[in-house]
Amino acid sequence: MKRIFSGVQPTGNLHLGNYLGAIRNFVRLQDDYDCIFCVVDMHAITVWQDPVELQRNTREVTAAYLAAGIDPKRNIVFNQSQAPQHAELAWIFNCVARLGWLNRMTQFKEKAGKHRENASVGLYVYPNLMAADILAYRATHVPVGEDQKQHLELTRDIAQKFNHDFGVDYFPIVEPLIQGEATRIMSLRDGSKKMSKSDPSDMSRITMSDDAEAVAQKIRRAKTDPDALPGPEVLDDRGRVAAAAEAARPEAFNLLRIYAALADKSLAETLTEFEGSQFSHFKTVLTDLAVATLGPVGAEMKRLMADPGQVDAVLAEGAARARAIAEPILAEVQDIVGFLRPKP
Ligand code: AQP
Repeated sequence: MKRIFSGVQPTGNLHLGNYLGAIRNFVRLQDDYDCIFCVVDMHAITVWQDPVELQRNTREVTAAYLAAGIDPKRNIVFNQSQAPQHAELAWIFNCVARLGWLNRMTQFKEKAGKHRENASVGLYVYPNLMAADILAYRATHVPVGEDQKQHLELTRDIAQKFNHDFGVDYFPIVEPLIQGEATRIMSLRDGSKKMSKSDPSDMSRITMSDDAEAVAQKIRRAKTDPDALPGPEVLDDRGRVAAAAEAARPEAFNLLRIYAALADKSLAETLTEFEGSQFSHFKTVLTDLAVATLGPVGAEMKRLMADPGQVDAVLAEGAARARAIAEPILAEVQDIVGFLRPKP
C-alpha cells in the first residue's frame, strides 16, 4: 500500500486553514493509504516555544486529529520527538542537501524576515528535517498545502541525490497530494496574507476551538467590499478565478473558497449559488455552515483536552509503532552511508 506521512506543528492557534488545508484531508486519506500523522514538535522549536505551551499544543494538535476523525488504530499518530530516527536521518540529510538549495527556500526568508542573522540554525535546515520525517518511513505521498510545495521539492532532490551519490535506488521520490478547493485559506483581515497561527490578530483566523459566537463575530467582521457577489463568469477555462478579478476582490474570493471547502462544493457551484447576493446574506449562511462543521470537532477537542492521559497514551502507542518502522530503515541507511554498527 502507498504510504503517507504528514504533520502539523504544535504552535498553537490551530485554524480553519490547518483544518481545511490539512487535517480534514488526512481523515479522507486513511481509507486508501497507510498513514502516519505526526505532531511535529521538533519543527515547532525552530522558533521559540514556551515549554509548558509546547506540551499543551502538542496535545491540542493530537486532539484535533482525533476529533476530526483520524483513527489512531488504523493509522499511526505520534509526536516527532518520540522517534529519534527523525533527528538521526536529518543529520545525514544535512550532509546531502546543498547550501544553495536551502538558500532558495522562500519560507525561511519569510519567517526569518529582516533578522536573518538571529534566526535559529534549525529554522534554516527545517526542510532537511522535513525530508527525514518523510523518508524515515520511505513514504511515497505527502498531502501538503500550496505553501509546502517547495519543501517537498527539496525532499525529492535529497532523495535523488542520496540515491545517486551512493549508487542505490533506496528512497522513493515522493509525490505531493494537493486536494480540493481550499489549498490556501487567506486571512479574514487581509486577503493577500495566508491565514496563519502566528498572525498577531485573532480576528484574522477562525480557530478550531472557537465557539459559535466567536465564529459568527469573526465572519461578521471579515473584510469584504461593497459589491454584490460575482457569478461563475469570473472563472477561466480551467475553472480558476481570472487574475484581474482575484486581485480586485481577494477577500470575497477567500470567503467563497472557504464556503466551497466547508460545503464540499466546487467554486463554480458556489459562485452560481450566491451570484448577486449581498455579503450580509452570504456571511450568515457561511457562519451557519462553519459552526455546523467545526462545532462538533471543537467540542470533541475540548473533551480530549480535559483527558490528557488518553491523548498521551495515543501518542506513546503511535510512537512505538513509528519507531518499529523507522528503526530498520535507519539501520539500512547507516549501512549504505558506511557507518559501522553492531550487527544483530
Ligand atoms: N492558510 C492555510 N490554508 C491552507 N492550508 C494551510 N496550512 C497552514 N496554513 C494554511 C496547512 O496546515 C498544515 C500544517 O501547517 P503547520 O502548522 O505545520 O505549518 P504552517 O504551514 O507554518 O502553519 P501556519 O498555521 O501558517 O503557522 P505559522 O503561522 O507558524 O506559519 C500544512 O499542511 C499547511 O500547508
